[in-house]
Amino acid sequence: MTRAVCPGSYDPPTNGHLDIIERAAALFDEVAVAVLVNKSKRGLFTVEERMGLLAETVAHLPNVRVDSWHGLLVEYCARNDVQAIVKGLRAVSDFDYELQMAQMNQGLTGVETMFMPTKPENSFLSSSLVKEVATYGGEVAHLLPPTVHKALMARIEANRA
Ligand code: COD
Repeated sequence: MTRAVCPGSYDPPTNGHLDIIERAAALFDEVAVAVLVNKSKRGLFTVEERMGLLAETVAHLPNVRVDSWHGLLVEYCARNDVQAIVKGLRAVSDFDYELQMAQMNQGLTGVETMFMPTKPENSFLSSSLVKEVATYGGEVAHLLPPTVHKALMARIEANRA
């Protein structure tokens, strides 16, 4: 049984995340999508809300499950018998940081990281940019799974009130 994890903040999940998860699901027997909890970072969505959005987003993928984790990613991998961390790469700016993390994680427990090139249409796409554009009234529906778009617009509206 081959197991991979797609870790992230997912605040909120985007089409870029979904593409990487779908491609990982085609390569591994099981894929865990893990929302990593960062206590020092207050998200727009709670960890539970992000998990709910992810669960709806990956409902069509039978070998994918949604999880959360507080602590080191390598610890999550060890506890869940995960052999590979799958990350998407958008640009050279991603590569510097992702390479450091991959090397650190490999050195800590031997767990490997696999990088998948993003699709060109998602290469500019990040959760933070989507939130910023949507907050100032820009159109982001084409960048997000429909349920995520609905939740994002509702949250922005609620925060305005
Ligand atoms: N196209 C393709 N891939 C994308 C796109 C896109 N448009 N957007 C995001 N991705 C991929 C990237 O691979 C990214 O790594 C992943 O999705 C998640 O993205 P985000 O932005 O939701 O999450 P990050 O980058 O904030 O997640 C960082 C982690 C939480 C994975 C990292 O900080 C971590 O592992 N933390 C746990 C603590 C730990 O172990 N620290 C030591 C690390 S050495």
